[in-house]
Amino acid sequence: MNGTLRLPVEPWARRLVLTEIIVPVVLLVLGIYAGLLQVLFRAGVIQAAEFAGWEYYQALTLHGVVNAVVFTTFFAVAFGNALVPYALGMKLPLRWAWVSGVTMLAGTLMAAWAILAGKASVLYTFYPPLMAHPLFYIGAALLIVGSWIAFFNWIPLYLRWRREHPGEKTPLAVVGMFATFIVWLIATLAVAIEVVVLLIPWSLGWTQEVNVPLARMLFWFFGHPLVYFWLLPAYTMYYTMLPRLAGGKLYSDKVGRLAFMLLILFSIPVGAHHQYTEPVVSSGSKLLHAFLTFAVALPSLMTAFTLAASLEYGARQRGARGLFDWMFKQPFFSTDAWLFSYMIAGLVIFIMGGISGIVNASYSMNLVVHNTSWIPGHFHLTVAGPVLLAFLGMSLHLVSTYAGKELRLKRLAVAVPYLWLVGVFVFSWGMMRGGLHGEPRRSNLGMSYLNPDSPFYHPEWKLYVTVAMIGGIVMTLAMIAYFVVFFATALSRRQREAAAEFPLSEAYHDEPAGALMNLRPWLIAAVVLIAIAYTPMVRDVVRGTFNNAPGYEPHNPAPVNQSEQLEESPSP
Ligand code: HAS
Repeated sequence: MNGTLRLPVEPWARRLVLTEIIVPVVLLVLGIYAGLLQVLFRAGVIQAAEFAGWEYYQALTLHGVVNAVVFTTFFAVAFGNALVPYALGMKLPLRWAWVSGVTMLAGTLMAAWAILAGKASVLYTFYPPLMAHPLFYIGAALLIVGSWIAFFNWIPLYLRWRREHPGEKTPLAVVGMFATFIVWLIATLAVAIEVVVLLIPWSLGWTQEVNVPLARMLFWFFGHPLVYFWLLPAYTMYYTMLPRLAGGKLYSDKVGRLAFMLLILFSIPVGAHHQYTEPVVSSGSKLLHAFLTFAVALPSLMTAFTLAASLEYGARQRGARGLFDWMFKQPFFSTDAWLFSYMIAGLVIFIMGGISGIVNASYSMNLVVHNTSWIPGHFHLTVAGPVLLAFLGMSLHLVSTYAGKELRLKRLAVAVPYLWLVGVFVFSWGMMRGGLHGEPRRSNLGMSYLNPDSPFYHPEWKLYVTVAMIGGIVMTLAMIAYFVVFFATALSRRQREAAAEFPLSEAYHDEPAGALMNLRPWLIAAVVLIAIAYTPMVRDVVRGTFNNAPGYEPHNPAPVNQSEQLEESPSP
């Protein structure tokens, strides 16, 4: 289906999608605030005691879990609940869609309680031996199970569509969302094993110790594809909507399908690139995962060229001449195509995010940047770049169309992504430069690195933490502007019938898709590749772990003088 068609939505489908968008955006207010506290604390502007009553690790957990796990998972489900039926021209089956939504909500409330009560300060990676309250793990498991139910609910719909449309190409938007949830389903199986077999029994006291390297390996089996679970809905928007918003067509439908298939293939067997410094993983496994990490960058490089060609095609239709004119003839500040601003700002940020990812992927360079502040610099250019901006833009679009309301404060809405772009570039520059000078990714000292009492007092980092703080403040201002636009729209009076409406693009090259029409060979190849990449790694971890570890709960150490601190502070 092409074009901006308005399709009526049933009241309970409307309520579901709006709930799944509005609840996480409300939580995002907390997540963003916790982020601001981080930059102020690092720069020494506030002290640990001024952390809104939260401890350092508690606020960092809130920041990571809300922004990177809760908001993204709810968004992906809400977006799929809206887009998949729309692209297939069918109605969403409501019963299981609501079961999914309620399960996710229940899980989120449990995990949120555990974090806010200070009983789950374990960060979004929840690495043992950091131990959380059982409700944190159970809540996380429910969030995941709820998202699976949403996906399983779309499958019968799609199968019916196939029976009714024999030989037709599956809409690219559906391919994108199915790729998202296939990657998610395979990846979450490993974290389900980690949580159900290792962490829940341990946190309930049924087992006393936990195998840390095994838990970490299972986490990264999930953790890397998690980042593509974030990226894929954004790519779905880029391939299926951005070209139309830019006044053109997608350059090649086939490349879009190939990118999605390659991401199914390569997203998972790369987890060891997060564990290059893990002693029990052999260098052979690390080498294999490093090669596969370079392979997973290929679909993104293809995406860069295809989207650039699509933007160029649109601009040339509007009279762009010469080599570079097309770059400037884009509707950057158009209030009619306001969604474009969220997507293009995200893409520009991702150029730097991609380059820094390729730096991380190389073993020798990784040893320089691993566990330094370079890494948050990298991931704010990815998950807080193309992903966050695409999700924020689409959340506004869904609230406006599903609630039947006109977008309010359009000029401010268009300014948000560019303000965010400036903020995130400044922030990431500070973090990455600091990282190259040895600034740690995080630490639990109860004081800033600029505090002369700190055992890690480093005055030469002052420039970098200060620049990062300025970037963080600009990002916060962008988000305040976003919340104003979002809630002004959501709380305004309804002006028209609620409807599903997406600006889907046509493709310039729309030839038959051949082998890309059939998902099965790609799935089989993905499973084989995972087996090849992970069998030796499981063996390494099982053979190389001699002792399990007891649990540990981090707390802010009281600010004491340097020598006492060095003796007493446990290093997480
Ligand atoms: Fe990463 C660590 C490698 C992509 C997120 N990554 C992280 C962590 C996160 C994260 C959260 O190899 C930290 C995890 C933790 O808590 O420890 N990453 C990569 C590589 C890629 C990559 C090779 N990462 C992402 C994406 C993320 C993400 C996407 C979130 C969504 N990453 C690593 C490694 C580590 C890591 C190591 C471990 C580091 C360590 O030691 O701890 C690649 O997929 C990147 C490929 C991307 C490109 C860019 C394509 C550019 C495009 C824009 C085109 C622009 C256009 C606009 C068309 C090649 C598509 C034109 C403009 C006009 C105006 C016309």
